[in-house]
Amino acid sequence: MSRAPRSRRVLLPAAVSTALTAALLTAAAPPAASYDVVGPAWRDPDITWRIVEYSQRESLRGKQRQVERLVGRAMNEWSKASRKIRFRKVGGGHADIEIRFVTRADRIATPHDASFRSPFDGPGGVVAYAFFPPYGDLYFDDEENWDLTPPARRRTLPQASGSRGQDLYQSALHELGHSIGLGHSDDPRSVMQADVTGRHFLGRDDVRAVRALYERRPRTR
Ligand SMILES: [Ca+2]
Ligand SMILES: [Ca+2]
Ligand SMILES: [Ca+2]
Ligand SMILES: [Zn+2]
Repeated sequence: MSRAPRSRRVLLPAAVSTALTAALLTAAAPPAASYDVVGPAWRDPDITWRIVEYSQRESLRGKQRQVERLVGRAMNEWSKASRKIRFRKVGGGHADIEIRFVTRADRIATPHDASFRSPFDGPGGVVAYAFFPPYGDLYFDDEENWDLTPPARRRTLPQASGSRGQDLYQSALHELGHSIGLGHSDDPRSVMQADVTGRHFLGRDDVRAVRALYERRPRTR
């Protein structure tokens, strides 16, 4: 799950003394691993996906291919981090990662947890949600104004602009991290931060996380 900027973490109050700030900053220095692997990993590295329920929004009408391309490119980023992960789009039937655009009013089908309620909340706040393996399904809040800007070419943060909507590519990149078993990271360069960041490239912490989950253990089958 990722949240829109309006729910960013609270900053240090200005009154905090410099000494205390320094101590806090030291304590907050990223440790060797900031990532959180929740797992489990997909046992079958051939991970299939498809968009099961497409957006109802007028602004996304006729753009399903474009949305699929963006999601596919986000998947490629994770595949580049580990060759043990491959994503394959299927045209119908079962898919490991089923993608749906839903609103707070829609039911989210969770056969594994009957008590689960929709995490969505209208525009802003929670913008997308994904389940860990072996479910992996990914939901986009269809009340967001999704922006289909393609991934940035350079490793700089895309320009923040109040007029732009929610960055679908960035959101997909983050949620797919959950879909393959990663939790949130405190590393400031990670795409797995809980808050929406605008980062279009995996950080070193993200690559370490995915390798820890998929490459550092004996294959059981
Ligand atoms: Ca599979
Ligand atoms: Ca929302
Ligand atoms: Ca699934
Ligand atoms: Zn998240």
